[in-house]
Amino acid sequence: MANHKCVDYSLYLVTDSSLVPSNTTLLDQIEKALEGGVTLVQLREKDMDTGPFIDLANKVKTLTRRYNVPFIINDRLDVALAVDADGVHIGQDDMPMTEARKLLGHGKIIGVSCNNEQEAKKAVEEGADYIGIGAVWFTSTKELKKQPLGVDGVRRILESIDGYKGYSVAIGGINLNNAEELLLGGRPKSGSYTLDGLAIVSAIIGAADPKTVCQNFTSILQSTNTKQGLAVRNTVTHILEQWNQSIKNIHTTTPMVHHITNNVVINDNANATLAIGASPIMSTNRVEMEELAKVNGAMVLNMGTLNDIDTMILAAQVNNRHGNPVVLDPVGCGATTFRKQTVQRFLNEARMTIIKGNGGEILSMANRGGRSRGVDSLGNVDEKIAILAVKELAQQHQCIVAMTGPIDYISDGVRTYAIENGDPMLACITGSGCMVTSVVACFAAANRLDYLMATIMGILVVNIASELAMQRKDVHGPGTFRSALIDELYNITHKTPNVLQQRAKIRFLS
Ligand code: 3NM
Repeated sequence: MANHKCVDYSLYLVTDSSLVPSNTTLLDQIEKALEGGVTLVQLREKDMDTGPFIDLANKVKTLTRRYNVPFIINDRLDVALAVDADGVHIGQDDMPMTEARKLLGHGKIIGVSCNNEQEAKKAVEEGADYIGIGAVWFTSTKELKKQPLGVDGVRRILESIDGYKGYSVAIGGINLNNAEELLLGGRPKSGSYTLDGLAIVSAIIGAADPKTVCQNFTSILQSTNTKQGLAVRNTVTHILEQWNQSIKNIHTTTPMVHHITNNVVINDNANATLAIGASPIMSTNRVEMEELAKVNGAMVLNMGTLNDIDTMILAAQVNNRHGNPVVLDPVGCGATTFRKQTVQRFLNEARMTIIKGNGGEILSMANRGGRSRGVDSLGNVDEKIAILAVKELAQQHQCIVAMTGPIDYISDGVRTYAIENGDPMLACITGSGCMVTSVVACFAAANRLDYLMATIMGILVVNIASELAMQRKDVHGPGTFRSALIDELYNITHKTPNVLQQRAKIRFLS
């Protein structure tokens, strides 16, 4: 059974340094491709010695982390393990899939090359996260042992594994002229199975302008609804199936979550982080930002107290550089001109992985109204507007956006969910929203392959903890609720995890 990590396979770059134009470098080409919208990178070097391969892999990993894109190594498990890559891609003559899984574990991505129905079925049954179907067309990038499959061959293979929950990409000879034909023609006539992405070498890595090429591929993927196809397959069940693993990932890594947060909530943020099994640090001194970023799991940038904006930006930048998720809580960002300008600076000068705010804050950032008084959001938000706001902001900043309130809305720009858990008492204590941000950052730190899922988990955990806290006999009002909330965060994540799946009220919106 595949491990359903919600990875975006839609524009999958496979590298080959021998195809890089002479006036540039492999790293530059990869970076431009990432700027253009590549969603996954596989480092494929067939003739490189181990030392230089590891060296290069570390550099590519740093680059991909900056763009929050998963990073996979072709064939070489030793290199994947050495650099702690997000997974491996193996061919039919490489290490067997089951052995690779034993070595890498279930938290990592394993993809398998398949050329026919038998190979596809075997890979699927053995638990591949995705299969690479190829070669679709003739390619000069790799010597082919068999005739290309053509679009019909790809469709036959997809039909043979209909019902399988993993992902599939096609590879071989794909370029801007034939991508649409493949994406539309490769769809099975019956069943729900569709191609999840295009794996491409020469058309991107050998391009004079990889960024524009990738933007054009992205337009084709969007116009053929391939990205939407991915969204439909990421059902609520898929998300919830990841709960146990996502919490286990926190407990096995105990990630450090560095907060620069506001004076009012600092203690609650630290306690919430500890309660779910991560490790808080609340430093605000710029001298240690770089050193902390080296060991951080994630960073929380909470705008509540804006004393030293330059240090906040520096902290976000160094965490970007080290590939750590940065979670922005734009507290009160619509309330004053100063806050509006500051949030703009954060967005211009650093890269946010997740933005989590209340209705007033997110609507104000999305230029869709947004009323706030001080740091509190005012009024209910129309669902249509909420969806548009989170989706547009996520697309604009290429990150996850969550708007919390009586109903929470979360989007990665393609997939959007609503959560309807949480007790109204949350609004009677200060900093409950900031606590959500801390918990989201803990999940993001330990679940870097799927920040959308991590955000949903973080929000669900706090909401459901609030419901459980309000059921307790020892809770009489906001004061006792606040302590009980910390207790219940601990209980859900350490003692009674099943309660989350039982109580979760999530809707997949689009
Ligand atoms: N694997 P391009 S074809 C790496 O059939 C690779 O499994 C293939 O390169 C397979 O995008 C291929 O330049 C090369 O045609 C694809």
